[in-house]
Amino acid sequence: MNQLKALIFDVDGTLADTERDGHRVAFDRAFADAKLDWSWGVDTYEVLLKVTGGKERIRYFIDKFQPVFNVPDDLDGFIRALHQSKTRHYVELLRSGAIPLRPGVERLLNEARSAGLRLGIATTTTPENVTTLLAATLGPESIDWFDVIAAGDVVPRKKPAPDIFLHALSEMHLSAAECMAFEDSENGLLSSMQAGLKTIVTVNGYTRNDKFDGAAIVLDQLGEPGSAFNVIAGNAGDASLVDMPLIKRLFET
Ligand code: XBP
Ligand code: MG
Repeated sequence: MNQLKALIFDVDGTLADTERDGHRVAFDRAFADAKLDWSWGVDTYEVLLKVTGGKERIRYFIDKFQPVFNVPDDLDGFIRALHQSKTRHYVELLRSGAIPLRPGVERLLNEARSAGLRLGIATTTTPENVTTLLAATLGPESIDWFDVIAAGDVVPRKKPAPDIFLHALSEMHLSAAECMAFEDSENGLLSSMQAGLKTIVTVNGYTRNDKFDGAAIVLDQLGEPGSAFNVIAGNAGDASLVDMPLIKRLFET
């Protein structure tokens, strides 16, 4: 039986509920700055979220929802500039404290560190978004808690491809059999499972209807003392929050 050595976390929707009140708002502010009469409402964004990656999501929106848009000759450059503006707005939102961590995240990170487990991140989002979120919610020193922050365009293919998790594993010099992953979405779970990782899923408002076949367990949150999680799929035994004993039990199952 392999020994559990590390936990690898997704960011958006897992460490924090960033999409509806963070990324979506930042996209809209970038569109306004660019004098584009585009606006991604909460429901529209749920459809667009099926495409991982902000730049990819803008391109998909233009292809599917903007048939009359006068596409610039340098569409890649146009999308890159729009996305850079979006990232500036998103980082500003994070720094304003608008996006807290999800329940149980800070507790679990500290428990894992106390238990001597290593930590990694494997996310589709832009690296600056990760370090800003960590600094704004846990303090700048928390960035060093993670052996690797694998993010964004560091890999050629985005989730559901396994690339970003495989990259994190290789950077940590670990095999998937020595780690547990944490995800929130179907695309994320497909990515971590294709990388060979057992995965704990915590759903959110945008992913509650996703399919999570093969997950070690599916919960509505990690849970806190006095605020138990709800099990959506899988067996938590008598646990009421995700802690080391539950993670080890799921890892060995
Ligand atoms: C979710 C994503 C990201 C964000 C937007 O990432 O698909 O693209 O929605 O971030 P995760 P960017 O893997 O953490 O769930 O605009 O920086 O791409
Ligand atoms: Mg996610």
